[in-house]
Amino acid sequence: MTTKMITGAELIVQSLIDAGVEHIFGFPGGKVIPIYDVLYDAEIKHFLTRHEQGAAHAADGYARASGKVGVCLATSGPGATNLVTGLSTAHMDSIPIVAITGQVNVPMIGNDSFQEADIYGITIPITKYNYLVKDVNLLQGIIKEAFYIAQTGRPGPVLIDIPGDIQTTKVRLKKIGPIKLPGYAVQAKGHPRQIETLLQAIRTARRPIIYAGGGVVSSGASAELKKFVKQTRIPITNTLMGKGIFPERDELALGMLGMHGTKYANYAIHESDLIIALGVRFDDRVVGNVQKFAPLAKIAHVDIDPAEIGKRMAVDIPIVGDLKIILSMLNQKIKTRSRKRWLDRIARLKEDYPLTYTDDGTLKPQYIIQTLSDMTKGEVIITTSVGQHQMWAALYYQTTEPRRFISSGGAGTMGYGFPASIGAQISQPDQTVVALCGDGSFQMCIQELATMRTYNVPVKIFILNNGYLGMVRQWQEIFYNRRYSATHFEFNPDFCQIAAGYEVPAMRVTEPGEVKSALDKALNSDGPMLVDFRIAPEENVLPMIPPGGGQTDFIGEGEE
Ligand SMILES: Cc1ncc(C[n+]2csc(CCOP(=O)(O)OP(=O)(O)O)c2C)c(N)n1
Repeated sequence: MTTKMITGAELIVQSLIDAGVEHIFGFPGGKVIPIYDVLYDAEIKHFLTRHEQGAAHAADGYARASGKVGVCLATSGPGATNLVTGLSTAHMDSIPIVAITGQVNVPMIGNDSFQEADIYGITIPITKYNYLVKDVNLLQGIIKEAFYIAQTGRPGPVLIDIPGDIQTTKVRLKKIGPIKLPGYAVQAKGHPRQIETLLQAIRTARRPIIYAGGGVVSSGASAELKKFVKQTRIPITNTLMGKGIFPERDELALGMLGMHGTKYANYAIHESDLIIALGVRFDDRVVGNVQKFAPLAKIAHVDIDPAEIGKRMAVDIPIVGDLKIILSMLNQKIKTRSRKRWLDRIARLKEDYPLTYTDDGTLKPQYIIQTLSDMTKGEVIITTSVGQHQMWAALYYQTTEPRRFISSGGAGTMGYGFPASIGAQISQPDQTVVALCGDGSFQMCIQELATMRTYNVPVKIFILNNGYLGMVRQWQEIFYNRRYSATHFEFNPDFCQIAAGYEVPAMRVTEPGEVKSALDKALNSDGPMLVDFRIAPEENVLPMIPPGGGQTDFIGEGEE
């Protein structure tokens, strides 16, 4: 503890160090110069992105890959508003981020001052919590509290807006005790009677199924989940956010469910008599139609956030609590079962409705991802942006561990994947990181090639280039009679030349026969690499359930 007076900016950086922060992603401007001045020789490493959106997504990718809080920093006004998409992305997927923004000086707030934006007001609905600091004496406590809120209970982004004059005012560092927040109680253990009810339901169920998602990743409960599945022999389907919580090659794994999920996962849900929903939201891309969902099943829902229980789906066995604790309790009490009949039925569903695509000699995205999955044994970190490539990755890349499939689920943010891959790679320097991008999504944060090059971040960028905003084109094909309004790129840049401009090595692949050697070369290169895969332009993501459809209302039968 020091009694020395320091500036607000020094206090900010010291508080970040005290919170264990090693890396920050940001972009400077007038109202954060005092913070940048302290960062100039601080032990925290700052990564200068080329856009604040890139900084927010990089902090998010950093958080998802590591389980730590990601930190981003931007100036007031446009700098702060450029964080909005990234904050909303993190908020929808419950990702812990602390975002620090500069603000105009306290007396100038509300004067439409130069570069003033009410980022506090703007971000209320897209953060877990946010602050506008008007008293430097509160700053240290607020920063500590922000990290606490971001990572406890259901995680989420927290924004701290700090006026310039607060950063330059002198203050004394204090000793801050444990955080106590009345009204913010995290219910971790789960109600014992409800847990007993669930155990009873599991004992009597004949066709139970686990539907598990991002909550399992957040609570670090993957090991407990694996044990639970092995012990109970209950088949498991995962959401996009839940990829990797259970090895997807396992015979009990059904892959992803929902709109673009596997047919066998969706049929299994439909036939089930007990759904054990773990850390999921019953969101509309999973449950298109709540009335038609699992008509024969009792539903148990375990989640740390009481607001999620019964939000979209009425449930029979609600349990509020931390999945790691609750699964450990279940594991202690549960008995091993063989479940032959139900597992035979699951095997049959897998046989009857396999995940397939037509191999017509053209360069198919499914083939590229399947080959990547086989070559890497599902072990590298994959980030995606949003669109068809994201869904093909979800279906064909068989992830083995949590925190290795990083994708914008709830917000569906194009442009997310590439900057997120940079954050993921910085947090996991010993891992291979692949950014799977659509040609549309890549162009939304293409400027981060400079960040990648500056810090020599060895991400492998694989562009699945179809020359279209593919997912929207697919909807236009199916629901709008092929009227491709504003989804065809009449011009696309030569991505290899763009990469060359940023001094990133690049290759183009046009034939299926070139895929293995290109992947091999990229995965084994020490530095960054970009591969422009020119895929079949009008390939569709199948299976598909139309919006609002029940779990078995597939379209495109016979096309696969
Ligand atoms: C920021 C943003 N704008 C618009 C959309 C709507 N949208 C969803 S998927 C998609 C097409 C994505 O195209 P691309 O990145 O090329 O991927 P593809 O679907 O072709 O694999 C669009 C425009 C979005 N998700 N995010």
